[in-house]
Amino acid sequence: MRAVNYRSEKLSPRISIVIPARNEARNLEVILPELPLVHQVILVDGDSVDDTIATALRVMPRIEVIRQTRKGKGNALACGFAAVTGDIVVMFDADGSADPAEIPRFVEALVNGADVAKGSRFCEGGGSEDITRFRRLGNYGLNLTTNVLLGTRYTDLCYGYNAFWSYILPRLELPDITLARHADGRMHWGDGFEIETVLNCRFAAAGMNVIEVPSVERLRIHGESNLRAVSDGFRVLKTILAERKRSLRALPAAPMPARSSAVSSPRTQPVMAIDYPIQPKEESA
Ligand SMILES: Nc1nc2c(ncn2[C@@H]2O[C@H](COP(=O)(O)OP(=O)(O)O)[C@@H](O)[C@H]2O)c(=O)[nH]1
Ligand SMILES: [Mg+2]
Repeated sequence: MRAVNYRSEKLSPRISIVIPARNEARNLEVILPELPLVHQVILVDGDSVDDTIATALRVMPRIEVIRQTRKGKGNALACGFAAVTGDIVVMFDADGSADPAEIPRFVEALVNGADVAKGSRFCEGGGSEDITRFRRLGNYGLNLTTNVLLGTRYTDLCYGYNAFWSYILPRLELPDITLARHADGRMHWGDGFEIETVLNCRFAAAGMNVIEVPSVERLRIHGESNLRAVSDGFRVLKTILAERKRSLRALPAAPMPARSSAVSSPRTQPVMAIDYPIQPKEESA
């Protein structure tokens, strides 16, 4: 394990890395030893049928393993966030696509004043070895829609490599992890791959200072993506529309400080908490 100890920094935030994993044993063997030494590493297992949990514990005995309460990557992240004890949360996929060497870049952006350090494959210095042309096009359209409707200047809406200060978590109002699964197998809204969109829309609506950090997405090492481009793309589109409605319905609250380089446009009249408004009729499983 590489000994990058952030405690030796002048500002020494405690870092919690949250890793959602569904059948990622073979990838965890590669990525866990690459992680820097940080305050906390949380693995959120999604009913894996391989030996994801045993492998994680073998490779990194101090890892905290939790099981998610429902299904979907969004629910896994929400469960992981609930277990965070650090100052900074790093969202880190288990498939080998996130480069641990980039973590200091995210931390630096936060320490320098951002509330959120949002990874981007499509800003200068970013890239992807993993994305297909179809997914790139879809991502572009969804990103543009968000920028138009929410007044953001994001370059990458759906990327899973991001970091933020844990103090913002209550303001995100993610779906309650204690709610029971729907009896008919539908996912709760926010539990699926729309989670990155939910987060990015809420960062902006709450007037948070979001800085994009260039990131190069590497190839998934083993296995296949769990994402279904078309149905998950529609889920993201519905999310953007619902989040816009949510931000318009919200009442003013204290603004968070803006910075000129921020890619969200902090509202002069930011947002007060409201109930999660969306109850879609049909959802992809
Ligand atoms: N716990 C959990 N993790 C998941 C779930 N779906 C996806 N993941 C994890 O989320 C990360 C990103 O998922 P991936 O399938 O690679 O999607 P892609 O990166 O969008 O192609 C990987 O670490 C997956 O193992 C899930 O339902 N539960
Ligand atoms: Mg992936």
